[in-house]
Amino acid sequence: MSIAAGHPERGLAPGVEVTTGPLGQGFANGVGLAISEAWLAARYNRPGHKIVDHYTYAMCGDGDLMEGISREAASLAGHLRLGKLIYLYDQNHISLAGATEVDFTEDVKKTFEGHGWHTRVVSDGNDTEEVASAIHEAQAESQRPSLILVRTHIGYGSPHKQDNFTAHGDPLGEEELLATKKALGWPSMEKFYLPEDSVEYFRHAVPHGAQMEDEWRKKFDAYKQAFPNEAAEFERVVSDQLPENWAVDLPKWNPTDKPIATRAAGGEAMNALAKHIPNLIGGSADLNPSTRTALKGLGDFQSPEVSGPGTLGAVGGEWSYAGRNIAFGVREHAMGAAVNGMAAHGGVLPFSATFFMFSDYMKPAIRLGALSHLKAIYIFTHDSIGLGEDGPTHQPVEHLAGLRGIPGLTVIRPADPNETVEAWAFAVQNNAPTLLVLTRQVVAHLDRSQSKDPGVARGAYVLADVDGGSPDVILIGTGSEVGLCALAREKLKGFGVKARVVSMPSWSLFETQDAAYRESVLPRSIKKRVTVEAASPIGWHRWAGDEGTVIGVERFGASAPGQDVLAHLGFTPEHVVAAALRLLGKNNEADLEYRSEAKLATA
Ligand SMILES: Cc1ncc(C[n+]2csc(CCOP(=O)(O)OP(=O)(O)O)c2C)c(N)n1
Repeated sequence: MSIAAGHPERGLAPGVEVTTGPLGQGFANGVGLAISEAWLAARYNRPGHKIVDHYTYAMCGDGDLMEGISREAASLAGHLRLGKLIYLYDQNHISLAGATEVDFTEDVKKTFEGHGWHTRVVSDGNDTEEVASAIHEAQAESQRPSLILVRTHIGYGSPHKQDNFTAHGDPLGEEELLATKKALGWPSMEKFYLPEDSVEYFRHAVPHGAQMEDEWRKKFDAYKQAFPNEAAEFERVVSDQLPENWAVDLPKWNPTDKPIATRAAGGEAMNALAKHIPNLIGGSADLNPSTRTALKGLGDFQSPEVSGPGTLGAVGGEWSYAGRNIAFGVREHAMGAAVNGMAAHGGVLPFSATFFMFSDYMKPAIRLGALSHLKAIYIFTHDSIGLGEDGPTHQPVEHLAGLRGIPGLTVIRPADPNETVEAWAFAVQNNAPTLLVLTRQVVAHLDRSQSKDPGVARGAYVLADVDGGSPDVILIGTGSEVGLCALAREKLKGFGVKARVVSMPSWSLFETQDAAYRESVLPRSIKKRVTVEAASPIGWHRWAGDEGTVIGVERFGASAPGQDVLAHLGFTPEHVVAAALRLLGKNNEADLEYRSEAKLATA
């Protein structure tokens, strides 16, 4: 196993700032890095004290620019006028399987100009002075991101492989390597030989870097003297610490409170957190009214040169790079990767938001966020068939199963508003990505007065138990289906059946609990279990066990009011009760219960 893998990973070897691999992700990560820089600079710099001030450089190839994600990201960066973003495009006209004449003949310069970028062509990538001059020109451009189109030759110097796609992935081979070295007039035929003047040139970076760091520290000391409060906050955010009072305003609801959707609870939770966590910033893909993820009054992250406060759709507050709401636009792919870039930069705690179905458009970024251990929060609302009228195109089915399979990603589907607050509290403390799955429809506030367990942070807990002895059956639910399990438990009492209800907002968190806790929630001896989740049953058999029943969704949804769709696909207390009764051999009662359900569904 090698830490210097073909596609290097963040955190394994020094100097790797983001993990890419799927082409185009890195391009969009760069936009996130530049967003973080712009935001931190706007929040913390003071006249005469520029403590945040860096360019973001990236290199990209034809493959990156063919991918749609890079165009979303380029369009976003152009709109945001991220002038300190500088990309060098390795334009060698060759990709993995051929020349770009077969599949990529657009005028990249013009398309990027259309995206609002400054461009410059360097006709010979070996002309280092020309490249340097292009970079200086890009640095001087403060209003537009820059794309420097650098003409290069893949396999440069190789007599038989230069400008050929075989140079992309195949090793040159001993013979061709020697021929290349000869053709280039290389000073030695020794393997891994580096010319001394090149080594010397690159080593300059070491003292130069040390000197720059030294200068920055002096700058920061002066800043700290002049602005102690800002400096303290800056030190806290870059070291990824929460302020002591971060949780004081988190809302809490009582079982008798008016039911609300978990998306609404999420909006309240994040606004309460944002009051005290100054670097919680992010936005949605043109869905603020639906995802409820606006940070009210906390400003719009925008260039002051573009439009202004009062623009339709502005969240409100200041309109500048210090704004904490980012309008990602309908660009889910780029949003996911930009949020990862923001997290990789550090200093900010970023979030994204869209409908759960569109996690499909963000999946590669979410996977890379998990692979890179990035502290990002991906919020998804409209989490099941329960969203109703939009119908099957918008109703997630298999998404939970797929996302739960991503190692290192914590997926939380809270059951009610209080669980949603706990999920948010977990997310801001988690040093890895967290994915929140929230309802569009209102859900009741669960009565947790009987529960002695700590809730969401442990992944699953006993919400309501039997009055004495051990349960006949365990009903396990997530999200909006936990309320259903609670209703079923009450009805089962009428059949003399003792049921425990387990709320299981996060499989992965539950899996990391100690064996004794897991046993206390799901005792191995209780094999009659019904799991209820309005999503694909994939994976649930693990929790249901050999003698359990899994109630899930094995088809695309349907368009109707949410409660009707849920009832139509079997998400009624009667259906859960019937499933439990069958497990206990009470088939006649189950049949009766089914009939009452049929009546209900057709009523
Ligand atoms: C999303 C994605 N699709 C496919 C690949 C496989 N792949 C790796 S490199 C490459 C071509 C890249 O071409 P280019 O950027 O021009 O690189 P060059 O050939 O110049 O090195 C492909 C298709 C990938 N890494 N990511």
